[in-house]
Amino acid sequence: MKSHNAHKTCWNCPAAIFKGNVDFRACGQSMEDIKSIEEGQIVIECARRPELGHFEPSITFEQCPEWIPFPYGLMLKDMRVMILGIDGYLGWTLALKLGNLGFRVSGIDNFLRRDCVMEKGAHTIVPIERMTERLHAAREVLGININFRRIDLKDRNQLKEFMEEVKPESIVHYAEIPSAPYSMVDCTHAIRTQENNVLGTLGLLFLIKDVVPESCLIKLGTMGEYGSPLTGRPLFEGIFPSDAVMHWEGREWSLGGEITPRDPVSFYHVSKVQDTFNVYEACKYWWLRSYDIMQGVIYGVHTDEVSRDPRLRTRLDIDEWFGTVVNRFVAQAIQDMPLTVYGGGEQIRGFIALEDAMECMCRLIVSPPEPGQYDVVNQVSGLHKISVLAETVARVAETYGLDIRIQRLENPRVEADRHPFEVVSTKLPHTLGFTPRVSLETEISRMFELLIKSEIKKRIEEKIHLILPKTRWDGFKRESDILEIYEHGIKKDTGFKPILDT
Ligand code: USQ
Repeated sequence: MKSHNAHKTCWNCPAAIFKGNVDFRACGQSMEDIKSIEEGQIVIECARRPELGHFEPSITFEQCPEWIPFPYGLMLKDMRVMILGIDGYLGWTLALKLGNLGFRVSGIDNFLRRDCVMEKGAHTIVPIERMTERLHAAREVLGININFRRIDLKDRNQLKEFMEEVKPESIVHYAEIPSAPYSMVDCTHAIRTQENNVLGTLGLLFLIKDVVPESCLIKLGTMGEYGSPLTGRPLFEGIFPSDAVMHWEGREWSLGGEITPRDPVSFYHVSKVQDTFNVYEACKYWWLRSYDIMQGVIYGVHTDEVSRDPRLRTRLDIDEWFGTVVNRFVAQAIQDMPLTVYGGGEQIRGFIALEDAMECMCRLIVSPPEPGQYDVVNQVSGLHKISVLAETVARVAETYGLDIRIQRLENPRVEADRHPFEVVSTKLPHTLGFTPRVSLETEISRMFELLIKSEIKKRIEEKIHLILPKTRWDGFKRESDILEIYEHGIKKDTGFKPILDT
């Protein structure tokens, strides 16, 4: 069977140098116009094969000796990937996976995540090593050399120097403060989140334009940018499909190609929406290329690489600010604490296991869009109601001899309690060849296996007082009231059914 990216051409390849050979004043025109107007005239050079001289950009990945088979399609030999935020939950996991697959991995981090978590008095319940030790272990256990620099994303001079040295062919941007509740603590936290995320990303876009315009930016956005429209309007992949139409007062217009409405659910999610527009504009003005990933909530602890050695593990947070729902539920179950379902528990969100999310990233990295193209991918493998997630964690907990209760708390957030939820997710399964491998139950079991270890159990116990939410979207500081506590298995499912359209 052909690889998902076999048909892609020099137009998609970061080694193709267009600049200088293409009249970029034509940027206001659509890609199709440029191709047809310039047909036969656009010639490129290949950064990896200078002996080819100038040629038309029509060689497919399949035909090019620089693109070689790997488990997720074809990869550019020794492809240089720079991970921004390489010390985080996802950054570290991805670095090890890419390194193991033969990519040349570099990365920056300023340890802001460690600082923010410490500031709240919390800690990662899975202990992680300092970066020096992590790098050493990666070399010793996996034979990977990661080129790491301690750099703040907003320090453009230092980052520019590092980019000039590495010349990344793909840039994965995870260097943002990733928490909705943290951004809602108070004014300082909201500003800190937006300043870091929005301005960091904006500065990065200018650097990419100046240093590596051929490189693809893979930017972590979030499904929460869309919100959960009560009309049930499907959540398209960032941009309306070509046959979408708007009717109003007896007239109609095509919406095809326009950015879909965003309805973020916290100041953190707003920062991601602002990023979306900045990235979109940069692609338009400067002919950059980007995937904006509308990421569902990631859960879990396992990939083959992080599980190889305790020194290689990735962080796992469970406090009210940095812990996400499934990870929190498993930790709560282990401490015999009733699982904290907010509100009615009928909220529906998109989810994906850590291992599956990392595979998606590999597939995206080797399948760059064309210059000027801003592309959006909905990265989820399942849609679940929060109450159903709690039931699932409780069911798996039973196999570990744990008898779990569930508590419904007054919802500290402002979010729809009951809503339809239809997510369109066609690019990963159809265009990028991704099939989810990890079921919810499998990953939850893997989490129990790890979190039940006495050393980790003790670390959960130490921070158990940081589980109940005190950060409220209405600005008042108080713990949520408990609305109800029930034995799992007795709740009836009454709300809307989620639809994942693949
Ligand atoms: N929730 C509970 N109980 C809890 C924690 C959360 O019922 O103890 C509920 C929340 O009310 C919410 C849902 O679970 O409805 C998800 O909350 P979350 O904290 O797991 O995730 P969220 O704040 O939405 O944000 C997280 C990550 C963020 C990522 C996002 C994807 O922090 O980085 O972008 O998931 S998404 O939610 O699709 O926007």
